[in-house]
Parts: sequence; structure tokens; C-alpha cells
Amino acid sequence: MNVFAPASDAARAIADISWVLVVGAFLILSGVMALLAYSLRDGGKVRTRLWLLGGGVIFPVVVLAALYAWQLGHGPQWKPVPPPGALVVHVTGHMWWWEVRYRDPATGADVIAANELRVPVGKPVYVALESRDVIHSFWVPELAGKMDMVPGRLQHLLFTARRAGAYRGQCAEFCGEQHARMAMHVVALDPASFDAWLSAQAKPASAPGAPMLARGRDAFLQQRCDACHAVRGQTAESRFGPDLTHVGSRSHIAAGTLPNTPEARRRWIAHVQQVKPGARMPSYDRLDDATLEAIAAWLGSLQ
Ligand code: HEC
Ligand SMILES: [Cu+2]
Repeated sequence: MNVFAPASDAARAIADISWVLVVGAFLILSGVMALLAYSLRDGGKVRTRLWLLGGGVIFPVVVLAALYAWQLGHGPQWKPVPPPGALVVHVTGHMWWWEVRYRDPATGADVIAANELRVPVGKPVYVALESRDVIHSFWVPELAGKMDMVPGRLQHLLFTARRAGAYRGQCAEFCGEQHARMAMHVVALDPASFDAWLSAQAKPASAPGAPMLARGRDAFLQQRCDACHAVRGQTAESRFGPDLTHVGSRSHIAAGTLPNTPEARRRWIAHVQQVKPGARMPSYDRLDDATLEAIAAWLGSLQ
């Protein structure tokens, strides 16, 4: 996470304003120090009224008014409604993960995912921010400023990614025990890859193609994982935990806590409460290795 490497218009505007303020403040401080040195050395020869009025009133008024006028045209854009042509994505904060909701351009249906946001490069993205429980804050420094996610309110951020890449974000408002393990990844893709990705995410999960994967799916249902998780096409809809329909396509699990590898998925399922104490999912340490392996393999196959 690097505020000095902006990859979007909004982040570039914030970085520019910060540089102007930092460099400007440094120049002014240097000027004041030089004046101070001069007045001490030359004791008594400074024209007090001139410097008090000029340096204490006129100078700050002119500088602050100029800065204000300049930043009016340079700050990030705020639009109460999404501008035409913008991609609208809903992100809902939960303790301690992110639900991500797109609209399928083909059918208009919701496409729900978690913890990973993909956006097209060069197109305005309007991120509508909500919370299901406490106040969270959405912060991906390379792409936009921070915005609080307040229960009962709809906040938003607007940015246009200019560089393809993966950007890490972090919840920036203390939200309880696992606040520190509430990260997300935003992946900016060229528009064609983005469209392909979105239409793949809109599809339900395909049926398991191998006996081992079918065993994993069956164990998932037997253990009632579907009481909290939805795998579209394979389970009923349940929205308490992250949607797992295409969990295999994400780079990380549990909001940036672990890389999405078979071992990490096994470890997560068996030892949630060691990996992320307090997370709202029980540890399944009573499952035998073969069952854990099958579930982890099936989840990995959900691309
Ligand atoms: C009581 C509800 C509940 C049950 C039951 C449950 N989970 Fe979870 N699960 C959650 C919650 C909540 C999270 C998000 C935890 C976090 O990151 O803070 C989660 C996260 C996950 C993740 C990571 C998803 C991601 O994209 O980050 C996987 C994988 C997962 N669960 C698999 C399972 C499996 C397999 C079972 C059954 C053996 C199961 N869960 C049972 C609530 C549940
Ligand atoms: Cu949070």
C-alpha cells in the first residue's frame, strides 16, 4: 500500500494536493526561519508593523485563498449519483470481510463475490459503500482516498484506474478484534478481460467433475457449511458468510489473511479460530484429513 504511487485519477489528485501542501509548507517554514535568523542577527532593525501585517495577515490570507481555489478544481470528484457510463459496484463491510456486488450486464441480476474487487482500467468506477454491522472504512491508497462505511448510510467513492495491477486495501476504521485482518485486493484489468471475468462470475458453479470433488461438495453440505455460505447452483442462498461460488478464482481467502492455496484452505477450515480468532465461523478441527482435503479441493475448483 503506497500513497506515493497513485494508479487512478482520484489517488493522483490526492497525491498532488499532498505534495503541494508539503512542499509549500516547507518553503514557508524556511522563509520564516530565515526571517527569524535575520531579525535576531540584526536586532531591532526589522519593521515590526510591516512584517506583522504583511506576514501575519496578508500573506496567509493570500496563500490560503489561492490554495483553496486551486484544490477546488483538483480534488477527487464527488457525484451523488453514478455518472453515465460508470461501473457501479456495491461493497458491504462485515466483521471482518467485504461483500462485493456487481450487476450482470447480460441479465441485470446481482453477481455476488467477496474480498476481491475487479475493475476495468480507464472506466469510471463508482463504489457504493455500506456496512452490515459497525463502522468500517474502505481504503485502497493507490486508487482512492478513505471513505467510512456507516451502517444505514450509503457512501461512495469514484475513481478511474489508469494502470493495470493488483492493489491492496485495508479497513481503515477500527471495527473489532480482527480489524487488522480485514484487507482486500482490487485488481484492475483491461476492459476485455474484465468483461470476461464478470460474465464468468455471473455463472453458477459447475457440478463437480471428479469423484474427489464430489466428495468435497457432499461434505460441505453434510457439515452444513451452506448455512452461512452460498455456492450458486450447488447450495441454497445464504448470505451470512462470503459467497463461495467462485472462491477458487480469488487470490486470497478470509480478507487477505491467507493466500488461496489448498493447504491454506484446509488450515482455514480446520483452524479458523487459531488463524483469525473471533471470526464468525467455527473451526472444523473434528473433520478427518481426507474430508478436509476434499472440501479444500472442491472449493479450489470453483473458478
Ligand atoms: C456460522 C457461519 C459459518 C459456517 C457454518 C461456515 N462458515 Fe465459512 N465463513 C464464515 C464467515 C463469517 C467467514 C468470513 C470470515 C472472515 O474472513 O472474517 C467465512 C469464511 C470462509 C472462507 C473464506 C472465504 C473467502 O473468500 O475469504 C471459506 C473458504 C469458508 N468460510 C469455508 C467454509 C466451510 C468449508 C465451511 C463448512 C465446513 C464453513 N465455511 C462454515 C461463516 C461460516
Ligand atoms: Cu473493518
